[in-house]
Amino acid sequence: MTITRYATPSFPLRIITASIGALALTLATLSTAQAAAEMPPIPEVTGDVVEGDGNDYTIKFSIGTTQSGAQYRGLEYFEDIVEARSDGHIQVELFHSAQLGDDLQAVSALQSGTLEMTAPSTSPLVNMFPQFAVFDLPFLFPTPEVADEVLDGEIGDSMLGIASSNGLVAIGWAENGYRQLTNSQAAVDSPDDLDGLKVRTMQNPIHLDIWRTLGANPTPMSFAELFTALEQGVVDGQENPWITIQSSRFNEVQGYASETNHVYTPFITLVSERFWNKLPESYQQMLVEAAQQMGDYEREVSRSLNDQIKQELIDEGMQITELTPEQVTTFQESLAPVYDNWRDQVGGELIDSIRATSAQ
Ligand code: EAX
Repeated sequence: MTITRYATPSFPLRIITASIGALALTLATLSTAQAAAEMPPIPEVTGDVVEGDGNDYTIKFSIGTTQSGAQYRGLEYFEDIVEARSDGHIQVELFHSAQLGDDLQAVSALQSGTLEMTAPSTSPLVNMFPQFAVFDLPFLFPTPEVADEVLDGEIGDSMLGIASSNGLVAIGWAENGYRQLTNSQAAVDSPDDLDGLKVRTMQNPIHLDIWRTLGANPTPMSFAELFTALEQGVVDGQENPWITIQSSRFNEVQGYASETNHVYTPFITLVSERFWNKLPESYQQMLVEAAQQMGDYEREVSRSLNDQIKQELIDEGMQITELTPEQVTTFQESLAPVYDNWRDQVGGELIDSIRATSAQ
């Protein structure tokens, strides 16, 4: 199913008046009111119309998460920006819920040029970009602000550079967020409770190591297969941020959750290099700006919804265990061997410089 927003049919930005802007804002707010009452409204488009080369382009932009998540909301803003600032010469079509493939499939579609854009979690891409492994280390990012400083600073920029290869152009960051454990069996507040629990992980060796080290029985699996695997009891649990847990309805098949915050996962915004090379430089620059604005807004949405969604999950009957600082420390200490196993491969200096950012 193709989901395209028709709310802003290639409106010429130059003639937007304040009143039309206000109306658009109201409509945007109303149209999403049912999906998520408290989402911050999609901002108005700012920036001039950009002169292109006279050609028209279409961007199919596919993501793994659902239409009710923060990520899709960010994509709607991206669509507004790009269509307005290209004066309708670039049309953006949005695809959610892995309709055009899961994270890895979408990335290979970019490489072959059959899809223009996607924004996967960094974790399934570590085989291609080993440097991304730093985002898989447990408890490395103590606050979202530290994550922002790293992603929006030198380290993040250099990683965008690294990921601009293999047929891909990396143009920005957004967030999936802090991951929380859910399961169908019992409340979990210590590694002892995980003994033998079948936990789905992303396709990533450090995540496997984390759950093995904690005593669970992890299985790597694509996100697209996860709901069915949970529903059928192929796995007992999984871990994802609250917003992804709710928007994917995992709480319908998982009675328990623990607020572990064990890993912070970014989304990386990727463009097919084949498509990129067809665009005039002015459009390339505009896409980078739009990705930046999308990333800022998506993070705002994700963070503003976190507590609200946690409460909604509780109201819907999920038993959520909040960990005491001592319980968090027990998880952290249990996971020390993961750092021993991966420090050299990930890069000790990189880990230390992120820790230094956190200490400031
Ligand atoms: O696109 O696989 C996962 O658990 C992630 O949340 C997925 O990358 C979302």
